[in-house]
Amino acid sequence: MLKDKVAFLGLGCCGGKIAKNFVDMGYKGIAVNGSEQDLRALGGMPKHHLKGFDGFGGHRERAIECLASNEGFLSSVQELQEEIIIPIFGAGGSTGSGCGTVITELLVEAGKIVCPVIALPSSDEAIIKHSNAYQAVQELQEIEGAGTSFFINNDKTNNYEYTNKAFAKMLDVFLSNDSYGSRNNFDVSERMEMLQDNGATVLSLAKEKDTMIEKLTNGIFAPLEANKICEHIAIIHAGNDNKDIEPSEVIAIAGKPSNIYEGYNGKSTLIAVSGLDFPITHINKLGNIAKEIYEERKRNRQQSASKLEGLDFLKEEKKEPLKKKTMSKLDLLKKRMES
Ligand SMILES: Nc1nc2c(ncn2[C@@H]2O[C@H](COP(=O)(O)OP(=O)(O)OP(=O)(O)O)[C@@H](O)[C@H]2O)c(=O)[nH]1
Ligand SMILES: [Mg+2]
Repeated sequence: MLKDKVAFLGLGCCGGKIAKNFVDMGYKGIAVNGSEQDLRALGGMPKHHLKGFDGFGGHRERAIECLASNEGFLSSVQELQEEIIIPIFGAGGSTGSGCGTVITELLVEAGKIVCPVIALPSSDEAIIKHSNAYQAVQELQEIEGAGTSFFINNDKTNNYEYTNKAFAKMLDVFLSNDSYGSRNNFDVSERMEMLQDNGATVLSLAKEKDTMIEKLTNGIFAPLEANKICEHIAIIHAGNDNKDIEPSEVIAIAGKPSNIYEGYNGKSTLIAVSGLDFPITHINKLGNIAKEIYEERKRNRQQSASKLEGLDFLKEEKKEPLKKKTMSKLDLLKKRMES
């Protein structure tokens, strides 16, 4: 069973909460956090406490220092037996967002199929959430050989519990549905193929055609890019024929894939589209919000500094957001651990 080949890594507060949904459904999973309070709130599930880091206070760059001083955690990640690892994190936070990209790179190097789940901040969250998310996605894009990513869009609703459950339900059907039909089946190797598609995947699970399409284009995932680039489309039809939806109707939205996989007799219709471009337009929007607020804060500070001439305690913003990195985080971690 594909379910037995998968392990979830819930990083930080958001990651832990989403991973718990999968553990409750019988998947292997662990929550990782420096905050004992966050871990305690998750109740009974496997946990790893990152020692010496009770939250990173918005500074995702602290992940290197944290991982270097929590070697036991790094080795347990490297010793994971499962073939498919799903790291989950809130991109706007710092513990999960900082550790998520480094762990992804590490596991890809170890030969795993790594499929990150990234919860993107909503537009009305604070500037640091947007710049953290932007940097996290920028780092993810540079990881060669990463599997497919799932971008959850928190702009859709601030009801996290709803989003987390909806996501867990859809991914569970994708990974575990074992319905079969005489026409064809969506088999394990086809699912693995899709998990290995670099880029983004969106899922939709519904009974009515309009809802299926609405969930695909305007559901809990970041909006699709307009370029209609995708690699695979899978449909597990609700009945034993294509009455619920035709592949051509999904192609009209997502573009022409290299292959289409179909299965039958699911409880609802599941649609998965993989190998999509990263939702760059949406993430750029978040980056621009951060930039605008940064500029506004800078202007306000300048005005304020002219009124308070001579006083030097007004701190400048520490760093420009959205700068391109030069060295991979994993390289930095390795360098640090050697010294
Ligand atoms: N979809 C979803 N998003 C969440 C949830 N909880 C938090 N988020 C998002 O994740 C971001 C905050 O990340 P956290 O997981 O709280 O941060 P952290 O990894 O614990 O890092 P620290 O900053 O060190 O506490 C927010 O910007 C939200 O957008 C959740 O349960 N579901
Ligand atoms: Mg936290």
